[in-house]
Amino acid sequence: MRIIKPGDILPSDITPRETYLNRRQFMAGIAALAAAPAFAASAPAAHGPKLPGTKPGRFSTNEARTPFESVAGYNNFYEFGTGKSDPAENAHTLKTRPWTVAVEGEVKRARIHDIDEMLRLAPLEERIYRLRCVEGWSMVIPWVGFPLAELIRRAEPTGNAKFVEFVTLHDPGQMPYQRTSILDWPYVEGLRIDEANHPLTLLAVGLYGEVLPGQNGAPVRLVVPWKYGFKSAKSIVKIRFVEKAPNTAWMRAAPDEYGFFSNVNPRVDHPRWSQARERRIGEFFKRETLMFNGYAEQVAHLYRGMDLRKFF
Ligand SMILES: Nc1nc2c(c(=O)[nH]1)N[C@H]1C(S)=C(S)[C@@H](COP(=O)(O)O)O[C@H]1N2
Ligand SMILES: [Mo]
Repeated sequence: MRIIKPGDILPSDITPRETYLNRRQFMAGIAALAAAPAFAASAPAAHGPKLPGTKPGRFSTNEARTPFESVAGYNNFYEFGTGKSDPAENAHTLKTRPWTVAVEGEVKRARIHDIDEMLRLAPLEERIYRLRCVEGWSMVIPWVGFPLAELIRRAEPTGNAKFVEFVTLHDPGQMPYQRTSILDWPYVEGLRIDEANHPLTLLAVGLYGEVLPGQNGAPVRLVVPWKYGFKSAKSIVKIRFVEKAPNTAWMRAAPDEYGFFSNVNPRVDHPRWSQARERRIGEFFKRETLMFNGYAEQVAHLYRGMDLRKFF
């Protein structure tokens, strides 16, 4: 039986988590606060090496960016624990070299990319995107990467390639919570081929101009900004082109709560909470959640004629 889902650690949890972030900022430098509660044990997230040659790309928002400390210190990566600071504390066991990404399935040019060769596949761009977690918090993150479409074009999908499946590394030696059954491992996500080819969809290798921290999905992860955060699979080792919609990790865990599309939609509530509003990390008052996370102009046409309550 599965007992932990994103929702189980949500609504009641938001205020304490906000308090924690503010408290960490407040306490920076006040190391003598011995009475600090459990959260204070986490060290500030380490910075990675700079990624040279990154050019500004399309679609960036000019909203205030969420500080690096929060982007790298507060997130979900269940392979390293279910708490928001667990990934930052535990992801140091992830080894990102050597690393390969297999591109396979319904393609004419199946191949195994070495990660360093993959970094040179296309020019690296900075894209400042909103990310909205299904739990009700959001961030603004300056990603570094290139459009997934660049990789898809080189793979030459066949006519049977209707969907793309993304598979995270499965190695309990590096990812300790894969020894538990909080999810069916490995973590699997999927996109329809047109969503995968959309110019907003990124393969990200960095953030804030630096190599991705392990906790953010190093060495390569998906970023799909108009969908809930869990669609953006981390630490990817396989990209498979398939005819049928993949059975994703969250659909397997709770099919009535997490659908295949999972587009950010303030009008379709999660069965256990409203999706109408969100808390931008670092802000006190909640914001209205925007249709497709504010990317409707770019992506609404992909869903024309679809009942978004049925295809949630
Ligand atoms: N492999 C894997 N990918 C994952 C997750 C996970 O648990 N495992 N969590 C998802 C969720 S719920 C969110 S909100 C984002 C959060 O991480 P980020 O802030 O680095 O994007 O990663 C997504 N990708
Ligand atoms: Mo999430």
